[in-house]
Amino acid sequence: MHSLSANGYQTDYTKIYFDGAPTSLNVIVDDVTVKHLPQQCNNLIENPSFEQGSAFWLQTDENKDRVKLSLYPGAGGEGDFALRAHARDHRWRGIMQKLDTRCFVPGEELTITAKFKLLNATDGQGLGCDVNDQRSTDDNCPHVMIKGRTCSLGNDIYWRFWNTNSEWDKDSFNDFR
Ligand SMILES: [Ca+2]
Repeated sequence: MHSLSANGYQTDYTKIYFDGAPTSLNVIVDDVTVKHLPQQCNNLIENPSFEQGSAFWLQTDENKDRVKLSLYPGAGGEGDFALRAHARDHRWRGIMQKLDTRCFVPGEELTITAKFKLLNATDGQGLGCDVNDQRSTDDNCPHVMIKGRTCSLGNDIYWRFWNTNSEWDKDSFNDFR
């Protein structure tokens, strides 16, 4: 997903390129589409329940060897899907989506909801976490991060929201709250 900046839509013309491969290769391109995504400010997240597979979702690291994503049975039961982050080489590796910054209004509040489940990376069994631990340890529950690059005041922001669940069911999805 790409959003035009203020000077991006007042150009004389615009091109799209398909390049970048080494000269030892021929490049064949077919079935190109460019979709216009309308602003969806009632629901900032696209494909929130993974009906479209992993569309719009990315690894939190550009190196795809550091975390892999795959579909997993979802919280809604039969036919529903969730997204699993696995083969993670660091605790920060996870799942992310770029938000449509055209929807941000100064002073407005956002409510973040999500459901989490933890699995042992080795045997796939459900695992719990310490709901009272709001530091990065071997026991903390998963949390949510908002990251803003080159904000108007010049600084990047990193806001970490810890889960304040009062208990964690290791065999179910748990609401982020
Ligand atoms: Ca789902």
